[in-house]
Amino acid sequence: MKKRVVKLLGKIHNYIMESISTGKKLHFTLIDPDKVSEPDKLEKIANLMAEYGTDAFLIGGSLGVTPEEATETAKVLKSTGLPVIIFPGNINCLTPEADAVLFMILMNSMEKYYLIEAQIAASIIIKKYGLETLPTSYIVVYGDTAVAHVGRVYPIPINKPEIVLAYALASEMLGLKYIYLEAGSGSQKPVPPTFSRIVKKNTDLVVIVGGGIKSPYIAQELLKNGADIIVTGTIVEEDPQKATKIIGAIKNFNQ
Ligand code: 1GP
Repeated sequence: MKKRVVKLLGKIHNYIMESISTGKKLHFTLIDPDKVSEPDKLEKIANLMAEYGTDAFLIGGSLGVTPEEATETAKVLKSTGLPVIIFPGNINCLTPEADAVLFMILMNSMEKYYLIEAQIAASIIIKKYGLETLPTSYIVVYGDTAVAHVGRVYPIPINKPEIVLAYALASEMLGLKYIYLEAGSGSQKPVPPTFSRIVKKNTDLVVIVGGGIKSPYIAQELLKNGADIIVTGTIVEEDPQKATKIIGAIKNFNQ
């Protein structure tokens, strides 16, 4: 195999850190290629989110994403000029058309596949594709979502933020830079703000929060409680105008 340099923490990481380090909060728009597959609809959504100030696009889904769909989606999203980051449900979500990949460990999975095997399966492909890797600790809070089922997740008791802190500290000690606190796509409840707060207070990890964020109020509560980056997916697909209001709330928070 030809030697290629691993792009750990490069251009996209710098783009994120330049904002985060000044206290600015970011919004990422998640697109699941299995759910938004018509190019016209995708282009419309992408342009709308970019116009309202989303800071990057994530591509991913727990089930049913083909590599071709991931590639086509990345091409459309890239035309906005914003960073495109893979948020992989599995290695089928990888595409060379993206800029970076959240290189994740599903910390509270009971399955070794999600702890280390998927990463091994993906590593050479990522290197060949030349994708930048963003080392990320992924914690799925609730047990009743698609990601929890597919990822064989051991849920976190919501009145025990100290358990999340233990995961976060271990992540930092392992050298990971990002933590993604996940309620699960379409979750009825968002991540408890106590979880983001305890992580922010006790670590230097970049705190990404997603799942079930359906209103500006929820987004702002999470931002007040330590979230650096808010991710919305379902609301973008179901009610793009409402999603723009969430972006607006994040932008206002920055002022
Ligand atoms: C899912 O955190 C993301 O992985 C976004 O969740 O679809 O509920 O916005 P929603």
